[in-house]
Amino acid sequence: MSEQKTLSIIKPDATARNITGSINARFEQAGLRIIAQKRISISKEQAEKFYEIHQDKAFYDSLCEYMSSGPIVVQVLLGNDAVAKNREIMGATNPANAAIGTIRRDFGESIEHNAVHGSDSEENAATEIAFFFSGIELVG
Ligand code: IDP
Ligand code: MG
Repeated sequence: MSEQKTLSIIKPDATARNITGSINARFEQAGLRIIAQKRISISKEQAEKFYEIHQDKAFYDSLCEYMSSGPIVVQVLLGNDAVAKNREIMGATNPANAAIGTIRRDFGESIEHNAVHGSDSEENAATEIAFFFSGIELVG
């Protein structure tokens, strides 16, 4: 096991329902440390840039509209195998298919409004962290 960083986003459906603290508790209970965090809102153009790997998907336009529709909390999580650990506690993309006890099962509303984003590889985590944070903002 190696210490890793991963990029997490608490999505607009979750900030709207005032459950950011409940979600953060899941990260901390799993041994992940929140070493950077900020509540921001992004434009549709910024969402399109962040999700550009999905630009050919049918859901891309709706996803980018949604991610720019309200506040998000972007955060960097640090811990052993943080990328995989976060994906595990997030659960499957569709909350209806997510394992019992996962964040998306407990807090997600739909396949699009699924409460959280988490990087899917260490390489993508580095790119995604750099998208939102400068090095001086990461305080481990
Ligand atoms: P992930 O967030 O579990 O990694 P991705 O396939 O990378 O899932 O999709 C990015 C985001 O796009 C999802 O978290 C979800 O918000 C949205 N999304 C994925 N698939 C669909 C879909 O079939 N319909 C609507 N939105 C979707
Ligand atoms: Mg993904």
